[in-house]
Amino acid sequence: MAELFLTRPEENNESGNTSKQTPLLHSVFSPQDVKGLKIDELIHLASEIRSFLIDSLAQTGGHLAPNLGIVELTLALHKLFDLPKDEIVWDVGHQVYVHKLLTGRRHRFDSLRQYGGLSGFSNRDESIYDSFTTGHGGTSISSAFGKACARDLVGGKEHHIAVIGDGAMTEGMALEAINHIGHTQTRLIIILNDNGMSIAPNVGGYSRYFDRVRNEPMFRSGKEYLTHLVKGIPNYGDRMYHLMSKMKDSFKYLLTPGVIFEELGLRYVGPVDGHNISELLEVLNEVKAYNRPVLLHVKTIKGKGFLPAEDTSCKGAKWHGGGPFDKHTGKFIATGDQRLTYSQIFGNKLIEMAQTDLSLCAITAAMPDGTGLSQYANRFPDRFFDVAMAEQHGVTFAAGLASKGLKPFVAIYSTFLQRAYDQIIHDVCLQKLPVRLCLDRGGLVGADGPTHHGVFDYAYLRCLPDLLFMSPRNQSEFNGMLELMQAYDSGPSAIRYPRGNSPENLPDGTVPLAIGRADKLLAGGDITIVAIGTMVSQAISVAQSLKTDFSISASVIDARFVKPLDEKLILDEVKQSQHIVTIEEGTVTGGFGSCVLEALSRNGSYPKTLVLGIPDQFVTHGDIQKLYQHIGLDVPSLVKTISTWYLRKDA
Ligand SMILES: Cc1ncc(C[n+]2csc(CCOP(=O)(O)OP(=O)(O)O)c2C)c(N)n1
Repeated sequence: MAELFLTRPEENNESGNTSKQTPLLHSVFSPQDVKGLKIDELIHLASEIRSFLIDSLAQTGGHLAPNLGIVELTLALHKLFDLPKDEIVWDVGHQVYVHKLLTGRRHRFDSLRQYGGLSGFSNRDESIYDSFTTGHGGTSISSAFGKACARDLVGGKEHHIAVIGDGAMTEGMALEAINHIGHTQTRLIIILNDNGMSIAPNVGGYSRYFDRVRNEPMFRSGKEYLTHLVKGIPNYGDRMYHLMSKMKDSFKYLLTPGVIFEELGLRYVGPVDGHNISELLEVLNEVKAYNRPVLLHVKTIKGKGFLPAEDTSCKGAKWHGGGPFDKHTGKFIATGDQRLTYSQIFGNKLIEMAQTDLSLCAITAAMPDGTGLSQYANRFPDRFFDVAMAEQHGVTFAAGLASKGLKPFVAIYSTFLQRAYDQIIHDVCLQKLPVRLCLDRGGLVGADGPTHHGVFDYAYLRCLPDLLFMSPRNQSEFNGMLELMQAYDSGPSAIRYPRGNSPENLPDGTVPLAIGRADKLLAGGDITIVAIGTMVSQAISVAQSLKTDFSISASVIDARFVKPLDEKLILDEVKQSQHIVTIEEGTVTGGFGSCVLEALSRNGSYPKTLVLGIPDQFVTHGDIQKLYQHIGLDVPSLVKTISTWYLRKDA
């Protein structure tokens, strides 16, 4: 069955991760082992690597398509450059699996993205061959450029290379870096890995331009064609060619497909076939010799070698990164959980509201699927904006829409919204513009780890004046809050919700949803537990255990709003209990708990306090339940911490 999906039959074997099936790959332990390989061996190794990746990721899940697309380019880089002396920065860093395989990490692949296992991204803590820790898009050019400048200052000779996809190239930071490099003319190699895809098909002017360069033969071979044509003119050909070459500025437009980059001061080379190792080696050798910044444009096929992943329609987007799959059928292994995810609930609710509210619009930064907006995009294409990987622009663009009376819902993962912080402050909050910020993936995200956990948002948003900020405990509260945001036109609002599904075991609320009203879900006199978002469900279980195991009676309040906080309810509760615990799936430093402490202090209330949440550290990757245990946010750990604290003699 697998041959259905594998483009080359020899890539289809059952267990590509044994030394029998992938002997060449099993003989590679460091980049040195790649250097000695001949072209035909490299081609064979590429095939073994694809086989290995498909087998291995079918078990663990991970970023399959980006890695299948970059096999030959990674091999060519390892063959020609001297790692780790020469340094590669991989943008986003989700396409480093091949690089990991070639740098002594093959034997750990069964632990990929699992707790205690290999990181799914480039990570300086993991290997000396990972020159920069990445996870967010658009950082490679700036960091590689900084390294190259440092090299020049100390008189070093090594090469610095940034590998960036056409998706990440739309990040403002990448464009800012290119602008700066053109000015300094520092020796640096930028490799544009252009597969026409971001996670979904890439959008925007850049993308259209790359597309033209990639696909129009006249444009691509314009230089060769014109040279041939002009030089072929009898008697005058050579002289005319010389003259035209001198008329650089106007002629360049005809000769150079990468004229944008040339105009910005970079040497443009390409486009080259990113799956042809000989061609890659030849052109990389040329590029290596330049003493100035150069951009090498490489065309690749995302998902190359596994047909479902090669599908460039939106359907193919799921192969960008996903869970375990059946390599024979090309189907993902179902989790068995039929509940809707928060992202799906969000997308459905937006469709429902947009049907009657013609001013409602939705914005994503290159993640229509991830944020649950794909169906909305089909239903309301005129009121849907994919701004590409450009979070900063997305937020200020939304501010513009809001200033004209529209109701923009900006759906961006919590971690990526960090990029747009200044825009949130100046362009949204300062002007009290009713932009609706929808922070998906709030809290721990699991396998993607520290670069992707959305744990700073309570802290980074709660300090902003005039922002209405809330977080739901479950699906019905989420829907209610979205309606509330739709109706709230007097200023900016933000909602933070987690990855995954809504819990089903929560008691119904007693207080109707209204701005600044918390909801008391359990009564109890010894301790007041104030929780928010995902931690409300945890708090209910904790209160039940405290009662049965320790005879401690705790009330549980779902705060709902970080801002405005329901100070009255909290103050009333602690008057009796004199013990208050806050629980959040966010950083305790400056987060929701701090906001409760400030309210108590402001009101002259000094009960015994305990603030629980993400400790002041970056949390590793892995299964979320394991991560909860790791940081003490699982129910047994919470019960232990709270009971010990409460029963302490001085309590
Ligand atoms: C700042 C930021 N925004 C969004 C993302 C989510 N994201 C990860 S990879 C990706 C698409 C990258 O496309 P491209 O650079 O072309 O690489 P490809 O996967 O196609 O090789 C996106 C949107 C991110 N990692 N960082």
